[in-house]
Amino acid sequence: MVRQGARSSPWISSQLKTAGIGPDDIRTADDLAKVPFTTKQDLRDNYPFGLLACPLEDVVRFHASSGTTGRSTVVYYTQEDIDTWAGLMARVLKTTGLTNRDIMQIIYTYGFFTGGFGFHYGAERLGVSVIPSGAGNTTRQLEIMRDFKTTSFTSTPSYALHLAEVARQNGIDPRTDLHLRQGVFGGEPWGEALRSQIEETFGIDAYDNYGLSEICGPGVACECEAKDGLHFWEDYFILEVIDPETGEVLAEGEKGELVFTPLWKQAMPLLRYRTGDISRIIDGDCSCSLPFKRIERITGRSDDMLIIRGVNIFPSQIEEVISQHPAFQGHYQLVIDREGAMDRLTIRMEVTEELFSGSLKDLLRIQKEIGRAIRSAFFISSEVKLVEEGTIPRSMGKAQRVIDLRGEQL
Ligand code: DLL
Repeated sequence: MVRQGARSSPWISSQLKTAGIGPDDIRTADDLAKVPFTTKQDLRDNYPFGLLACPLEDVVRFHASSGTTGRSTVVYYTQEDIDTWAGLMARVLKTTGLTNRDIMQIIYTYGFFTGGFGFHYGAERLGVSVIPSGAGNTTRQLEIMRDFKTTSFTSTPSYALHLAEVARQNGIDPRTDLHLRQGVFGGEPWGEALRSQIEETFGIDAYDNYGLSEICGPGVACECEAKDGLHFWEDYFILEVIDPETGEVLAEGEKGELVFTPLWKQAMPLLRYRTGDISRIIDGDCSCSLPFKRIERITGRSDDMLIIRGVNIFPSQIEEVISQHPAFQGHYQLVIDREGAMDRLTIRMEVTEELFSGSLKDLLRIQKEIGRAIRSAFFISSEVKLVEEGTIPRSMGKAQRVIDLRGEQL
């Protein structure tokens, strides 16, 4: 694969040249350590076609990331790439227990984002009946679920919560009025508290799945019925876990940044792609029969880490703490700004209508309790603001959990 990449991809051949090695120096997976990493910045710098490794005539699809900062990153697929991806996604869906008797509503955007098409092709490959409803129009989504007797749906976990909320507002009880039995969620980090909330509200099993456009899209790793880590497809890529600071490859089981080398890609082969995502390989076998190793659920991205008053915190760690409180509903936002020279963390958290319009004393007590929990977990003080249901913007895709205003205040 390295040899083919060196021949067909100007990017890979220059990457090897920089390292002073040729394709024949890479003979085992361990030899990969000689190759420099590929990063998101490399994709941006080579926007749009700089990583193309085949004639444009052979490309049948483009996807791209929205590029909130800087240029977007573009990925390309040949027909064979699309077929392989569909196979990997079919594997994901089968692993989460879907069969050709299921009706799956795909509530991801069909567009440059890989979510919609990834699930679509994978589900069709498995023989699942697909409802390509796409993102948005939440009331209509619920009607479709009811009318088509949808048994499964896929969306970002934050959108699933929004769906539950709109169901409630429309007098629909998802447990009794719908026919859902499972759901597959991903595209953004989500913790166990959110999982329980989704499972309880909809009366379903909620499975995590992970992926990224640069590797294929969704289809890289997913949970099985044990929900104890995400199996990743070792026969389709090599996974290394590195220290994000030094780039050093860590021993199996240690926590660090995931680095993937896909083994099949034609239009856009990549060597050692740094995902920025933090996890670790889980030791030992799973209670299911799958032969594939597992990674822990992604706890955050190395570039997501917040440094607040000198303390390193991932947003997911804050979620873990606030989600323990019984008033937690799943919708929250972290705002970080400066008060003078000091960082200030404000946690905006939605509470139910009932609580919000209830006694002020209760609200103050809850704010205090959450503030205390944050202080004892991270040794920093924070301001907790309980807000009314619907205050925090809902997104059809990935939720924006963190608003860091410190850069603007410099
Ligand atoms: O989000 C692909 C995807 C779509 C995966 C739908 C699952 C479901 P990108 O837009 O390129 O691709 O974003 C990839 O999202 O590097 C992670 O930081 C984050 N991410 C994706 N899945 C998970 C997950 C799609 N299950 C980036 N848990 C990745 C935590 C996730 N983070």
